[in-house]
Order: sequence, then C-alpha cells, then structure tokens
Amino acid sequence: MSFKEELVRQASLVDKALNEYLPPAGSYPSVIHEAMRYSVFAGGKRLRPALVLASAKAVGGDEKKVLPAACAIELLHTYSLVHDDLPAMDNDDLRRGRPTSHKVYGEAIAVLVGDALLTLAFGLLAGLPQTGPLGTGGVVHVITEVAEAAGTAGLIGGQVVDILSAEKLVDKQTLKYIHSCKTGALYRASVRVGAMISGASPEQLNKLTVYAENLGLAFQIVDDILDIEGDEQKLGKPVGSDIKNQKATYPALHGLSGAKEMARQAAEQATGALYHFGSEADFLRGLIYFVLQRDN
Ligand code: GRG
Repeated sequence: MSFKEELVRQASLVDKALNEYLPPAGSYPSVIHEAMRYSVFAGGKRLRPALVLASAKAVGGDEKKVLPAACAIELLHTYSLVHDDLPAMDNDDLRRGRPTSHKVYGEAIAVLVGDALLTLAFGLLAGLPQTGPLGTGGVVHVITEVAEAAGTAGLIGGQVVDILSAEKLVDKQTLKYIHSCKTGALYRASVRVGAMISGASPEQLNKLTVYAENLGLAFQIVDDILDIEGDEQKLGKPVGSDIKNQKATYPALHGLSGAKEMARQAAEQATGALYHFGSEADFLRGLIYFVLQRDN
C-alpha cells in the first residue's frame, strides 16, 4: 500500500470511529450536535490521528486500541480551529474550504462547539481500557500528556503569546515558542500517546518525541510558506493573511529561502530520530516527505 493509500485508510478508520463517538446530529439539543459534526467532518487531513495510529504501529502496537486516543486528538485539534476562527481571535470566515462554525451557527454556538469537542476528547481518553501495557496509572499518564499539550504550556499558551504578539516585531525565540506550543505540542502528544498506549520503551518514546517535534516544526514552516506561495483553491482559505495581519512567521524572520532550509533541516532531524526503527515506522517516514511536499 502506498503512503497516500495508507493515509486514506487511516483517515477512514478515524472518521468511522468519530462518527460513533460524536452524539447523533438529531439528538437533543440538535443544533450543538449538528454543529460539532459540521466542523469535525469538514475535510481535515487527519494528520494528528494518523500519527497516533502510526506511532502505535512503530512500537508493535495495535491501531484499534489507540483509536479512541486518535479521535480525542482530532476532536481537540478541531476545537482549537473553531475557537481560533472566532471574531475574538483570528476572525476567519473560511476553514477547510467552508464557512467557519460561527459564520454558520453564530458565535455562541461556535464557542460551545469548541467546549463540547474538548470535553468529549477528555471523556474518550478517560474511557481508555485500563488493561494491556497501559494499566490504570497509564490512562492517567495519557490524560496528563494530552492536558499538558492542550493547556497553557501548549495550545493555549501558544495562542496567548500569538495574540499578545499581534502587530509587534517578534524575535526568533518568541516565534519558536508560539509554534512549538500551537503546532508542536499536539504533534508531540499524538506520537507519545500512540506509543505510550502501545507499551513503548523510554528510549523509543524519546526518539519518537524528537521525531514529532521536528515534524511539527517542518509542518509549521511549510504552513507559513504556503501562506505566501500556496494556491487558495487547494488550501481552502485565502493566502497572504499572515502578511496582511502582520503575523510573525518563519519566512518573515528568516527569509523565504532561510525558512525552506529550516524545514529541510527539521525533516532531516525527524528522519534521523527514526534511524533505529524498522519498516514498521515507514509511514512515519513517509509523513515527513508528505509534510514537506503538501499543498494544503
Ligand atoms: C486553544 C483557541 C485555541 C487555539 C490554540 C492550535 C491553535 C492555537 C490554533 C489553531 C490555528 C492554527 C493556525 C494552528 C497552527 C497549526 C495549524 C497550521 C493547524 C492546521 O492544521 P492542519 O493543516 O488542519 O492539519 P486540518 O484542517 O487538515 O486538520
């Protein structure tokens, strides 16, 4: 199976599970359930759940056992996008090629959609089986790992510094902080929880963490480059918004060719971190190339 076919297979596995975990669209009060589904099934690439499944496989685990965690991470990611698009934050009208949640359902429901997705995510993690390599204490470790990635040392911390930095000249260190929190934290958590649930050794966990941090960095740099050189149709959102909003980005601080070189170096580090893994980690290797070459 090619890398692309495997990504499609994993995404369809995740979508089926998400469909089961999300409350039915018609169940009372239906507007919130419909709105949750609107954002979750809007055509995301499902890279983070793919990372959960693939890191489980890389350490000899069973992807079915990590599916609830993979879905939890995707729900959390979708919550962050819904809230990030709100008028109080980025005030974006389009996401994944469709009108944003608040444009369709109004601001109050969009805030609650994010809250509900986040809550459902932690509910799924709490329901992870306490048998197998994880055990009772292990479930708590997984929840702690994801809580750290979602909290003020992760997504929220990155978002706060991003907001405070608007229209200011940001230094390289602050840029690194923002993106290691906004993007890196969830990549890191995805890979770590997949491996933790599957009984990874501390050494495997360390290597996979280095892989995820570098993959997240490469992803973010490419994201910044796509905002300059990308195709609006393929991206499903307008390009040039970073420059318009005077956002600190890798091309802005390091130049376009400097940013491309940084993405290449991060990809090289990610590849190196997988050196001691066998062919079970091939999907993780393919993901590095996919992230570098992506056009959306
Ligand atoms: C907690 C409100 C709140 C925000 C946290 C993560 C975040 C900060 C904001 C989301 C917006 C953003 C620009 C995040 C940076 C990471 C990024 C480029 C996300 C988009 O990820 P993709 O391309 O999205 O994987 P799809 O749609 O494919 O799932």
